[in-house]
Amino acid sequence: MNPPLRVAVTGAAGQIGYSLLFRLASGAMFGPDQPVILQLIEAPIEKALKALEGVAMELDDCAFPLLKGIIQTSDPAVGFKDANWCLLVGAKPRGPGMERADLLKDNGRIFISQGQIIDAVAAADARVAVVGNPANTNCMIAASQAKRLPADRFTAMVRLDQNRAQSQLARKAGVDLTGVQNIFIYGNHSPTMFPAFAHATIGGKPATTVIADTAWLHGPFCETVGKRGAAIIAARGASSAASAANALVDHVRSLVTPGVIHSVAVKSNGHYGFDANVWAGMPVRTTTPGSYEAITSYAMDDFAKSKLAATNKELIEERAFIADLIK
Ligand code: NAX
Repeated sequence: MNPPLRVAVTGAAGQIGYSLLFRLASGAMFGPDQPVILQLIEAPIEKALKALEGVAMELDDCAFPLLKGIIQTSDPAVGFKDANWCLLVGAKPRGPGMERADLLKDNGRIFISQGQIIDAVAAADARVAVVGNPANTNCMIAASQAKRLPADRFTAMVRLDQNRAQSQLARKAGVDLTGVQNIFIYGNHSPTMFPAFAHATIGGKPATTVIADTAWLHGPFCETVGKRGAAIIAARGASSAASAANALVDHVRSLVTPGVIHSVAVKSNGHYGFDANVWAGMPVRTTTPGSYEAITSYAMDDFAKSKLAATNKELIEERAFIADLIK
């Protein structure tokens, strides 16, 4: 058995947390030979901390052989201490009448503080995965505070969007899901993100050959994937939770599995025309566990270029809203 990995999770008593922690402790994220210690961080709110106690009790009651310890805390300096992975799920939700700029600023303050503390106390090999929205910009903010950890340790999740796109293509083509490959998400985790269908394959053939309905690919496909979160809220009365937790399991599992190519929001470095200092979804290839290289060779047609420009514009606007915070 390997020594246990320390995995810090913020928002651990939230709805994504409730779907995530049991899979994490069962080995779905790091594999059946990798023990974990869960370092669960909640907001300093009595109700949230009480709920966290209940979650920890249920984790105990599962008797997971790989779960070697549970820390419950509202102090990020305790929760992130020596963490190998920091899963930043907790964020302030958008309240009624709240402007997007206010949401960005409120969350910006949380992610500035978390970025500083992670940089100060997490393990030397720490990796950070951001789920809390606006995920790309929160990730950029946390990374901006790091002096010790390099920027490529900070990733944001667009895997839920990739999974959604894969599922929609399979359904339209009438094939098994596993027949759909190479569908990657570019840009922001928001309705502006772009699922690049032109590079996808279905049963080994170009998706655009198998699905000849170009109008569907340009219109309803992109819209369905982009607005799926809102459709789920409308249907369920609550935002995606189990599928988001599942996507985070996939995100990290793919990042620790060399050779896998998958969509991750990473520091753009100017690839695909994204501004150099935004975190944008794009395909990456995992090189060694926890490390990756961006795949920058996909050609983009005019339709794709216009989509990339729109999502890049939104990322730049989000950064402008919080620019005064990260000076
Ligand atoms: P919940 O509101 O159920 O849970 C959030 C939890 O975070 C709460 O328990 C809250 O007390 C806690 N929290 C708030 N501030 C905190 C802080 N500073 N430190 C530690 N804990 C803190 O939300 P949930 O449905 O679990 O969603 C969590 C986040 O994921 C939201 O920001 C949501 O928008 C985002 N999502 C991101 C997705 C993605 O693909 N990137 C998809 C799903 C989801 O919408």
